[in-house]
Amino acid sequence: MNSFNFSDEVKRARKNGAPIVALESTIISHGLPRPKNLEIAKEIENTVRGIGAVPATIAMLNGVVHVGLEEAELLEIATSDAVTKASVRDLAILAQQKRHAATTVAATSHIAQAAGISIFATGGLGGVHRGARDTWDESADLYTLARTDITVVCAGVKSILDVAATLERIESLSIGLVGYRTLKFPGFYLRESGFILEYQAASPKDLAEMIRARKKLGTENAALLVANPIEREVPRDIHDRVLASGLALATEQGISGKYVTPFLLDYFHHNSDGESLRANIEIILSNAALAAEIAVALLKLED
Ligand code: PSU
Ligand code: MN
Repeated sequence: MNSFNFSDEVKRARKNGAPIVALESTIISHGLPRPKNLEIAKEIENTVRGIGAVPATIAMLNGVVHVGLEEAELLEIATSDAVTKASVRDLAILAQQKRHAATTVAATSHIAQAAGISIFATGGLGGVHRGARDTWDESADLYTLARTDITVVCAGVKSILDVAATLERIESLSIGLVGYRTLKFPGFYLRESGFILEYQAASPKDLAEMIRARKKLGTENAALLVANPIEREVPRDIHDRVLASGLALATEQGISGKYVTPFLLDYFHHNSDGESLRANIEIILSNAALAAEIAVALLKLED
């Protein structure tokens, strides 16, 4: 039905029924600075492999959706200036134009579901931006997660967003939300965003059981978010200072639409004395590991 290109490793995993973890590519192309991004992309994949699952990094190359990237393809996504940021609505247009694109949480979730992959690890989600009452800037991530059967491991959302509004929208859209060993909603760079969660899970097995229960209850049509807090957070003073100046600069420069998030991520990387990069790496590796553990646990339940 879908004309996806599967990497050799993912092809084998599909044939053997091995656990697979989807990974997004926008974090590689637009979320992390070069040249470190390529090294980290490989480390993320190796973390998944180390736990006994198979990584499927998702991206578009020359208009073709790839589920799992060969080494040269990963290199292209990490280094080419021709890589655009694609959400769900962009995919068909970019396919016709035979473009390279990195997929957001929305586009990655959509493709993963179509490829039969049920677990996805990312860093931070998109959400409702500050000032959204005037700008209407709410990430398409939320709308897509509202209608996609996928479990997404993330570190909460960044405080570049309106966290309270994002949590309200997650609720309205019936997207499941559970903390991993915490009842405090994480704030990406920060262990706690200041908002409380209703539920937590104690283990990958508990999460796998929740995923199975979703199927039994017919509530799998919207995503389940697993919020996994950072271990060593960015010092609050650095965080608050960079956040305030970054938001001010984005407003001053009139940055809007899909460019807002990459602009702010880049600003953080250049102005936090390396703290933002360190935190980002820790987060994505930890989320990849947890996603792989959930994928393995899910397969064990089915035995
Ligand atoms: N937030 C982060 N890091 C990221 C992104 C968001 O903390 O890398 C990326 C993800 O790919 C996410 C996308 O899906 O940005 C959301 O973009 P927008 O806000 O334009 O919907
Ligand atoms: Mn937006």
